[in-house]
Amino acid sequence: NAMLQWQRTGFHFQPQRNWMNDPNGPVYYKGWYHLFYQYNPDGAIWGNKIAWGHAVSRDLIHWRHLPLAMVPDQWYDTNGVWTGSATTLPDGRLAMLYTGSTNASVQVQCLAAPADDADPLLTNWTKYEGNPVLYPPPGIGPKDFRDPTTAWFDPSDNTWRIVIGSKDDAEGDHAGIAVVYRTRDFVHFELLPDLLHRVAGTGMWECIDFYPVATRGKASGNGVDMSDALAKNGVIVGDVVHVMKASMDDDRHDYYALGRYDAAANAWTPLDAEKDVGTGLRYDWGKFYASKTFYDPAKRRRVLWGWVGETDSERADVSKGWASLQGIPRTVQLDTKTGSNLLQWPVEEVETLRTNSTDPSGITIDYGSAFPLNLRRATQLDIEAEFELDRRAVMSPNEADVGYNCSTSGGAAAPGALGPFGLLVLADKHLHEQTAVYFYVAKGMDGSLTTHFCQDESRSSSANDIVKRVVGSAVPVLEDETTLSLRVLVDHSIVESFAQGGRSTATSRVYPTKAIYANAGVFLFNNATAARVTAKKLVVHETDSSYNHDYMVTDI
Ligand code: DQQ
Repeated sequence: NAMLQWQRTGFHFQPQRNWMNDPNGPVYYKGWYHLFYQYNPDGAIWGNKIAWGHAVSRDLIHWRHLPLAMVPDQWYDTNGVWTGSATTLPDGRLAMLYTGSTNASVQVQCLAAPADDADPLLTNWTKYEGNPVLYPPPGIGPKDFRDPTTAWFDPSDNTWRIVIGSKDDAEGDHAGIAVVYRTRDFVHFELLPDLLHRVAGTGMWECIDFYPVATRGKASGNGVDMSDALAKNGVIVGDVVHVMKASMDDDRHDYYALGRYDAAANAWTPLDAEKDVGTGLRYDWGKFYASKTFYDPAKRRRVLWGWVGETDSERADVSKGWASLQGIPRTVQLDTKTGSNLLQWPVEEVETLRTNSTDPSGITIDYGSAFPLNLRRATQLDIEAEFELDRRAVMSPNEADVGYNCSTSGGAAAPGALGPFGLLVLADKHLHEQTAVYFYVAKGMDGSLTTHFCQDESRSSSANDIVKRVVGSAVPVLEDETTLSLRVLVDHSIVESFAQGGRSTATSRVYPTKAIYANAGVFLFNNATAARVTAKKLVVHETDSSYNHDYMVTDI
């Protein structure tokens, strides 16, 4: 359906056609970034013949599609080659562990390796002849045992460790759990007696990720390889905390928490018990699931991939012939200023796509106004903005909306004292269609401020077979920070936003019918009744396509 092809993206990863879900086995190998992904070769919806799609890139932005890496062709994965992770061994070779859904729909773990280690494109994969290497252990449901992590090496006993997610209702508390195995050869596995972690009430944990982030010094800007964080005696080396992330099957969000890993005790404990896995922080407040990080040795950073599904109807997906994107790969590091959250930021390579830039920095707008920016094309953008609220308004003694909540307080159109204000993207000139990315500052009696970062999809399209929500959360703003910042990536049918340097993020899929092609625009808006807002910085970069669907393996 050609009518719907404008929804395809210019610089977000997507296959040429059909259904995609989780990112799988991301890894850097002999000069190439590899991305594998859950893929249905038979159509634009998820199915029982999921295979591994495969693409390669030099820069995480320009992708070349390769043939399917693995298909369901064995009894142990005939119902799907499901999610898995890559481990780089000390000699440089790769071990790939994935979940197979067997002919009886039992979830088992399987091993695969490149057919030719010398091929930097890793085109062909060989499944181990002794697969499966792991069955669900006693007490774990045959359909609740999936998504092995990247392995790390523990020098205290010279074994590799992996984590697998599951659920445990033995105590009737609907807990999500992280189980750990050790292995020397990726073929024989031993279950460790204690759980790495368990959180009541959170249900099945899919796609667990577990990795260190540096807390101090120069290294805090760099990523840390999991194996590098452990010394011979099983003690953590260097100043790191460990991130545990799980994808909650119950509510389809990716939750993370910061904590201490005790390798000898096989235990991970959250720094803040109130902000445990599934009860506190999310990677992204919009559409973002089944994510996975990898350590990039070329740029010494940790990079996060996440699946961004569709929020239109299945019928629409079938008619357009494809479904799902991957979010822009994001670097992940600890926010050393707050110490209590991560910072996520688009990999720097995205900036190489910037072309025309418009810089209307310095505009001040009054209550109730929307100011249109003069852009040539506004369907592919990379926007940098920094806002400042009128000091007097902020200092005034009035309490304002302490109970504010992005999802329930009326969205971008509902005026308050100190918000909402921000940007309207993919907006037509009458503002019938618009996606709002904004801040809302709430103030307590004691003068304390809480800043909310929200994204309002409710007017994003006049079509009605679409899930439209207002998403977001409170975002930390420190005393000495006088501006509120936004980075917004706009790419036809996705709006991916990063607030306050990446402390909070929100991703939306949007399906405008009028705000497309040359009719799409950007506005600055202010619906705060008590404050003028100045965009101290506002730079809008038009962004080139990475033509990800035009590259074929023959170009290499
Ligand atoms: N997707 C895979 C599973 C995983 C789920 C199947 C998460 O391995 O648990 O396509 O989206």
